[in-house]
Amino acid sequence: MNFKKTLAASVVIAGAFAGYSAQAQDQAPDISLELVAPLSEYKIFVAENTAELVKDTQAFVAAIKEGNVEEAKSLFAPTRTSYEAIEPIAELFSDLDVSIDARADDYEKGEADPAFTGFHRIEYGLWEENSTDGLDTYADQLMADVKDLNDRINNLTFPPEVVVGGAAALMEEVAATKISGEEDRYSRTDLWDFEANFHGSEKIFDLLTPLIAESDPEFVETVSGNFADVDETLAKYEAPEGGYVSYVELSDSDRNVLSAKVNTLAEDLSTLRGKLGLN
Ligand SMILES: [Cu+2]
Repeated sequence: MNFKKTLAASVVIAGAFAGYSAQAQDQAPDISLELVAPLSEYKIFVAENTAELVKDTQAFVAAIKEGNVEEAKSLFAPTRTSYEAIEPIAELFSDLDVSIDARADDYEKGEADPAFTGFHRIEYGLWEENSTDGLDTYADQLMADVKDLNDRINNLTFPPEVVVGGAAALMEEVAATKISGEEDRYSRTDLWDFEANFHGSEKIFDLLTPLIAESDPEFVETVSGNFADVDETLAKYEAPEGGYVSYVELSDSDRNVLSAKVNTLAEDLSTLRGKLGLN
């Protein structure tokens, strides 16, 4: 570990503490104090992911600018995973979430709408038009947005109820809408996103586990088991070359099985806020 890295980590921790103390007044003192360490650690997880996102987006954008459609296609899904991993807290940067990750249906004119930007606009060009023509401006915008996101993390406050609630809400979103394949509809790389969403929510659960392990060991065991169950289901769709098979390869019954498991997780996690006294 070099000095710069150590310094960065302590700044991150200081930031998390600052955010926490503003929150602390209306919470039971014991649980608030116990939340400081896991939230600081979560903030480091987020910072690592946004740094990775910047790095991966640079390569993705470079491929687009070179007009290398195949290379850009191959980088699309892996570049997105670090963004999808922090999606539980996307409401803390909702303006960037719109420009980075919105879908065509969020716009009046769909794909043709000039306001439609970000990963999915680029995905549309690469897969539906099989071309990088006209994607340069979207690529530049995406690069600027992910850098902006990365720059904001240090000063971002992480309210515990948002972090905990976000993990549950994301699982609900996967079960309710993402399972239909709406997110990566042109590339069919949905399973990469799912994996990153689960992994990002599980990170939050794991960091908070020590706070409830004593009072509710059964709950911890059940939820850990349900995460493992989802992991196992997803593992069936791993591709030999890395990543996941196309989402079209899943049958309706495969999707139903996955959806039911994710729903169970969402229900589990929806009780976590209450268990931590954050309601
Ligand atoms: Cu997303």
